[in-house]
Order: sequence, then structure tokens, then C-alpha cells
Amino acid sequence: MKLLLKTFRNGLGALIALISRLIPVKKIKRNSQAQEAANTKAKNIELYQFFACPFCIMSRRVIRGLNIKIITRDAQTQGGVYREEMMKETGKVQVPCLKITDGNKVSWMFESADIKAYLEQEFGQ
Ligand SMILES: N[C@@H](CCC(=O)N[C@@H](CS)C(=O)NCC(=O)O)C(=O)O
Repeated sequence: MKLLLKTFRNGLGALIALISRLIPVKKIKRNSQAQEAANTKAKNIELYQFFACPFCIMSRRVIRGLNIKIITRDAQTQGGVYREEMMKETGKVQVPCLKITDGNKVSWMFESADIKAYLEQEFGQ
């Protein structure tokens, strides 16, 4: 029963993720210099996520709207390198989560609302 529910939830999430990809997002426009600066800054950020998690789908839409490329890391696969890393570094697996690298300093940000606010502050206009 539990497995059935999990399968249903994942299937529904995957469907929502695919539909979300089909629905266009209004993207911020920048001049080429500003876009280059945003791209460079975005290289320091990684999104730890599950493909079909609704909160992750929302975060990915925010990222698309901000017109930046952020590397996504699969934290779902049991025993996977990114799931293990997240567990080791933060003590839990909760997605979405941003890993922000600033020189030698690494910080982890949970909560989709906080992630949205942070990204909009860093990359919004
Ligand atoms: N309040 C959180 C909720 C995030 C959440 O519930 N994430 C679920 C996936 S949808 C999770 O990380 N579950 C951990 C797991 O399944 O191991 C947010 O808005 O980011």
C-alpha cells in the first residue's frame, strides 16, 4: 500500500514536472554584459532536488524566470553521491536545497520560499 502511494505520488509529480516544462515562464531580459555576470555568479550555486518534488518544480520555474543556469543535483537516488553529501553536510535530506559556494565557504539553504527570495534578491531586477 505504502509503495503504491509512493509510486502514485512520484508519477503525479513527474507529470506535473513535465507539464511545468511545457508552460512558458516569462524570463528576465538582460544585456549581454549583465547576463554574463549573472551566469558567472550562478556557477557558484547548485540546486539539490528531486525531479518530481512540487517544491523543486517551483524552484526550477523561479530559476528559469530569472534566466540563469543553475546546476541541478539529484538528491533522490538512494546511495547517490549528492544525497550522501547532503546528508553528511547538513544532517538531513530535504529538497529543494541550494548549495552556495563562496570561495572556501559553503552554505546550504533549505525551504523553497527562502530559496525563491534569495534567488530573486541575487538575480532579480
Ligand atoms: N517546506 C519545504 C518542504 C519541502 C519538502 O517537503 N520536500 C520533500 C520532497 S517533496 C522532501 O525533501 N522529502 C524528503 C524525502 O523524501 O526524503 C519547502 O518548501 O521547501
